[in-house]
Amino acid sequence: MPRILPGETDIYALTDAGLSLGRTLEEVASALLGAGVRILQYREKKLKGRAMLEECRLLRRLTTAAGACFIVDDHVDIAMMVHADGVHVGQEDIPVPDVRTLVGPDMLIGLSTHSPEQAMAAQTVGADYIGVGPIFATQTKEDVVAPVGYAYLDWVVQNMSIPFVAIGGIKRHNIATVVHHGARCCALVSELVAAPDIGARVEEVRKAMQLGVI
Ligand code: 3NM
Repeated sequence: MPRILPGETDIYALTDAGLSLGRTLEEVASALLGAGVRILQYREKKLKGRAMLEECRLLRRLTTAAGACFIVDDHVDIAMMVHADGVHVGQEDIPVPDVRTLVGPDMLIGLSTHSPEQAMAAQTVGADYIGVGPIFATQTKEDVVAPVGYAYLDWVVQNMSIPFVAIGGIKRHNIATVVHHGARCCALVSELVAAPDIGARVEEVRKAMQLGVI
């Protein structure tokens, strides 16, 4: 199973039905995976459980075929039912130790963090990786905290030993700088799923990331 590895530049793509220009989830996911994206998170805030389960079954099939890591946002039950590789939770969601009790030792647990205190706590409770953000302002997430900028990212680079994923307002024009600050794995939503040509956009983002490698 592909893992989120410190040291390798990698794109972590998240779905967002509302930003996908009317394309189906299958079209968007196939374009991302076809372009070589190796980590895909299903992030859906509006659908009911049954419809989400169907969509996650689809994404599990597509990611398995592509050899990609599949992570489900928030919904521990659905992540378990479709045998996702991981589940991602936020600060207000079910605490990591309780998620671990449910999912067992093998499923990855990611936790969104926005401060050094939250990062240290995440490591203590056994998160497998942390989200670090929002680096920049973003319209994609509701009730998001103020951008943490590079200060928090720099702190994580210097102080954390578990893998982390930079997120929030990351675009092809700023990703080289994020990578230059030490982020190897970068999560993007609108920049990828709202692109008219998703495959071409992934390629542009990947090239831009390489420019930032120190
Ligand atoms: N989590 P975009 S920011 C899902 O800071 C999410 O934890 C964030 O979307 C965090 O790439 C965010 O379109 C949205 O800015 C990122």
